[in-house]
Amino acid sequence: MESLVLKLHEISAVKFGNFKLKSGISSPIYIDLRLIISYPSVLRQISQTMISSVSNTKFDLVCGVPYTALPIATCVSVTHNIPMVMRRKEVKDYGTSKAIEGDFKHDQSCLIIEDLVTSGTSVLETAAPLRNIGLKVSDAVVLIDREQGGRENLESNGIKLHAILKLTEMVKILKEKGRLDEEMVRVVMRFLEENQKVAALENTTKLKKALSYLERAKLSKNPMGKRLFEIMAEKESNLCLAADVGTAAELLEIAEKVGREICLLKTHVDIFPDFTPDFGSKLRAIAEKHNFLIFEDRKFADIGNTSAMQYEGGIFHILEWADIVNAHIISGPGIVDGLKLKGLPRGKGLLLLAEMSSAGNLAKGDYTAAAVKIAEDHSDFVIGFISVNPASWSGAPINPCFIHATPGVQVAIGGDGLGQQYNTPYSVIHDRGSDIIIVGCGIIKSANPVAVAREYRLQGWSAYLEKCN
Ligand code: S5P
Repeated sequence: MESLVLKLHEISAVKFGNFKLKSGISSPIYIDLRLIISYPSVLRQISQTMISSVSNTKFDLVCGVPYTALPIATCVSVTHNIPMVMRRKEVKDYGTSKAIEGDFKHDQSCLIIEDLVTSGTSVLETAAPLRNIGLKVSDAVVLIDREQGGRENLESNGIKLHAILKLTEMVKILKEKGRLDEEMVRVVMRFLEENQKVAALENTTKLKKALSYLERAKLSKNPMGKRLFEIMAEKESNLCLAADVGTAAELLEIAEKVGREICLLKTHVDIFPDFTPDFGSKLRAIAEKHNFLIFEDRKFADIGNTSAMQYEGGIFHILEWADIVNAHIISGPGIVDGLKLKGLPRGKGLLLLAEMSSAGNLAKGDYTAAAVKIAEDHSDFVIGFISVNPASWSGAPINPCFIHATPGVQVAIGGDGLGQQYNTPYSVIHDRGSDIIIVGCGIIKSANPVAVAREYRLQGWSAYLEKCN
């Protein structure tokens, strides 16, 4: 252990002085383990030491936390002949590709390998997608534990931390070997002690649970947004059925059957060859009976005036019967003004398409940010977004009054061959930060839509509960 600490110091993977950290604070100690890839013997020694420290632990696979620990995990894998899996860090664009790469069987157990643990968050971020695909994660091995709450945080998430070195032990070894003078040791120890207090506080804030749907209902400035949150809480359902069936008659039939499982029913009314003017009132009666809202997925995209006419007029009279509609923002904020003119006086709500689920779509980055800005400017009418991965949106935290509804959901990830990309209910609600799963084919094409809808509801709801608790 001593030789390893001395080597890390020699290669400047551990430095002492005065460093400005990313957080802005000054630190007398700086650790950069990315450097070890330039020193194969150090990398080999680290991976050897790490794997020896878990010799009494059983696991089938290893997975390094990206990026610094990837070479360590690879080294462990090749020298000990243990298969490796790899977590993709860029969730947003992976689409049909998998969150976890590699070959594995459900129920195999996976050891997480990490270079440095502070609060444990990065280990948990890797554990979540591993668990999500059915792997067991109960152990993580780390080279350095900063002793800032990581062990406790991981333990409360069912992961035992095996740490090779504590930061304070490293400092003691370096002092004993004459690499640090008394004054520097004193400064470093005081800094570590003070930081442990700060970290404990930060962890408490970070671990703050997600707001419940009911708490968020109170924040909503639009009556329909508020109602939707309330229905979700009342029915314990964050399931929206995308009722993409062939006829209006079939839609009414499935709405009646599945109604009690859903908070929202999404229609594409222009699909139906048998649409009649009384469609709206028939669907409304079923919605009232089973307490769900109606969302016509019209995806308005024109200028404000035209969109307003399309909303109210034509043969469908969407404004009459749909509680919620949605719009692209390609034409600019005027579309919201146009739709609001008709919808707001009647207590309706609007969802903006901030992201899309289909491969190669252009709704990302600045476009998504523009949707958020428009929503904030019109929070009396805009109730939320069609989104895919809101947890990854950069910038200021999004106001919790907005609801996120995510399409492209099935129990198995994959696609439909026409560009659609599917994620699981757990991933959508828990990992990607959404609120509502929009499920179409997964339910409608199943042999027993009622039982399957119930299953989706339960999966979506338990992911929400986990997020809150
Ligand atoms: O980006 C989007 C936005 C929407 S609203 N991707 C989507 O798939 N949708 C809609 O969600 C789509 O029009 C369809 O009605 C539903 C997904 O259906 P599924 O059968 O693929 O689950």
